[in-house]
Amino acid sequence: MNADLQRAVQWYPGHMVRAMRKMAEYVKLVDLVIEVIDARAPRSDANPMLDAMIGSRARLTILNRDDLADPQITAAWLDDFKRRERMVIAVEGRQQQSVGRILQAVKTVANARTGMTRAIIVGLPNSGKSSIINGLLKRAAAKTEDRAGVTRQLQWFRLSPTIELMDSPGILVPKIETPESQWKLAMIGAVPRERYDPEEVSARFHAWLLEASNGRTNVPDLESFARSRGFVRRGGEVDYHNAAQSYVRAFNEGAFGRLSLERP
Ligand SMILES: Nc1nc2c(ncn2[C@@H]2O[C@H](COP(=O)(O)OP(=O)(O)OP(=O)(O)O)[C@@H](O)[C@H]2O)c(=O)[nH]1
Ligand SMILES: [Mg+2]
Repeated sequence: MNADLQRAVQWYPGHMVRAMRKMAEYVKLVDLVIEVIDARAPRSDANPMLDAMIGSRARLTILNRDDLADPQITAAWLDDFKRRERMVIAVEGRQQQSVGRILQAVKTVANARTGMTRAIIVGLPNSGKSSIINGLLKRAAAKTEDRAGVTRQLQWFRLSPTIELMDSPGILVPKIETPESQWKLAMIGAVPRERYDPEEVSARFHAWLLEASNGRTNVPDLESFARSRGFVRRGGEVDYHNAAQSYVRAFNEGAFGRLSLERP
């Protein structure tokens, strides 16, 4: 899979290159940068290039998909961010009420001269940026979908007379640092589906889970998942490829329970 994911990264789509450049420009113009990260992998899903771009600008981190992450581990991440004096909130991006909690934090960051808050929402592909915009606007204004690379352009949304939010396309970092991060990003949906081998990703995930839980996990491996879900061809041969796609989907639908892949 390394080769596949390496290719994923060399395949660095034009819209992401343009978006990265534009994002760097817009980050300079706004009062607040809101970074949306998947709560299940806050290390791998963060953009390391953001620190340099943001400089001293106000920054709010959103740990999204709280519903899928292990609550104890998310609590530990929240403490960790706060210890580093970072504004942070964990939310469930599809729930208006949950997303509404972001508003208070946004309101605390107003431009002293204009009284306005202009914020840009950034993050890796599929982290839930557009869902969060919709939750704040209370309507489906931004397009969302269960795959990486849905939003293609930067777009402003007016939330109130004093608050404007900019949605941005998810951007993969040009080079995913470690093999660990590679399978994790694929598993949480940040890497476009056609860019990784789901069999290898699910195998690595399960091997990691066995080790992390000292062998005490109820999450099936690909083989037993495939058999229990009927991914078996005539003659009894297991259809690993389709089973693996379904396995990754099951993980993201919460079928394996609330599971975090990284601890602080
Ligand atoms: N389970 C769960 N799903 C979520 C949550 N937030 C968003 N989603 C789903 O995740 C998928 C991606 O959401 P988007 O809002 O399109 O993500 P995005 O960051 O805008 O993606 P790009 O524009 O491709 O970068 C959608 O299917 C959402 O319904 C959440 O908190 N929990
Ligand atoms: Mg989007």
